[in-house]
Amino acid sequence: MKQNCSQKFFEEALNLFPGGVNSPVRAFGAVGGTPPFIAKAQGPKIWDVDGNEYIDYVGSWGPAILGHAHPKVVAAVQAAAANGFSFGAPTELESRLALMVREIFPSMEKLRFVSSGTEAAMSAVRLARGTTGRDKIIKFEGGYHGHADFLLVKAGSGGATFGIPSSAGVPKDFAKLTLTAAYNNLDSVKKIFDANKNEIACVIVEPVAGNVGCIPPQTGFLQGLQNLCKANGALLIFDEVMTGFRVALGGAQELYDIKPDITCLGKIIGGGLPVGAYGGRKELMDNMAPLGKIYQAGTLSGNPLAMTAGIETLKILSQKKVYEKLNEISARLTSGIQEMIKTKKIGAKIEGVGSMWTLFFDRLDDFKKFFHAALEKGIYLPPSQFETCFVSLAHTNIEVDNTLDVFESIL
Ligand code: KE4
Repeated sequence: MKQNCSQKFFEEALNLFPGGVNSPVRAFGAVGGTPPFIAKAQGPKIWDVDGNEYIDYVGSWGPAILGHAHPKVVAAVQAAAANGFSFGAPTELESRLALMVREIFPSMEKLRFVSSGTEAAMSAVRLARGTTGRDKIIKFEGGYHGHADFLLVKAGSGGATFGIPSSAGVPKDFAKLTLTAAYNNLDSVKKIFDANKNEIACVIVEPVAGNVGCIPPQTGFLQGLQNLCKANGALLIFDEVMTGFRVALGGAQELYDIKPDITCLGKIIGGGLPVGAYGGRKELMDNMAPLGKIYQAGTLSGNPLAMTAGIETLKILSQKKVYEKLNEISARLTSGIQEMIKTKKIGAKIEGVGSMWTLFFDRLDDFKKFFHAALEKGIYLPPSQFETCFVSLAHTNIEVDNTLDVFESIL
């Protein structure tokens, strides 16, 4: 695989950005080698600056559920751009998108748009703390909710990838208010509640863990969390930044029929442009400024371009049979991989929910070899064992069969 241009650009980037990237997981730190610099993307494919073509299973880490550069979304954003990019004033577009989100996530009676999943999760926790008057929170080891100080405690994603789950630069006093439990282990949560009576503001959870690789919730886990929160006067926050509009149109709360107190959204909601959101019952959200005393703000929150991309994306996702089709093509891939692991007796297992999945190798080194062998043959996977792969609506049987052929040849 030619990489002259990517190497040249990477050398330049290394002098400009720490690790040559604007987000650590892109640096190939866990797998080594030069990250391909992407020139363009279309549907299920991406091309790097050396002209190498890949079938993409990163999908911008989730947002590209329609496939890249969907013509309807591109046209709508182009038209919106001609009217200006951002006004810092209310627009009707924000209400259009909010009405769609509320229709899809009825638990979000009121919401607020922000520009990233980090902002959504950070604001949701502040809302929980401000509403309950309590300071302590519970998160899960390996849970990743963006890079707000108090959430970078035993975090997944890049935290797990680079072995810095608890980041430097986070004051001990912040971190000590973040208590961590074990995912899928209700006992570990109950123990923390019992040891911190009436002091826990919220539990924040990825309802399907996606930042330690993909790990589904065990039966009863989410319901058990909700029961523990109710019994202890704490709020349940579903961080659906990854699962929202992914595992079902209405996310994990639709799939598992659990209504959290607060929901965080990101990624798909903006169709690839920067949008996050958090929301919940009206009486909860009305505690946010300017109505209430809990402050949160953002220059580019609800900007018209991002709103337009979100509206067009959700319009397409709301069509009939979209998730049936997405889950069907995903199942064709994941069951094909499952079959391969079994017949070839590979030291690996695949976990997934619908179109999000991870192939876990018994040995990290085997993952690294697999990653590069796949990349070499035009399959673009997340460069970390602790991340999740995503299938899009643009992936067809052709891409799935090509992918399975490549995996057959390298596993
Ligand atoms: P952003 O601030 O990156 O938009 O969202 C943070 C976030 C919050 N909650 C969940 C469940 C998330 O998965 C994320 C971000 N996910 C990572 C990938 N696992 C983003 C990729 C990156 O950090 O570059």
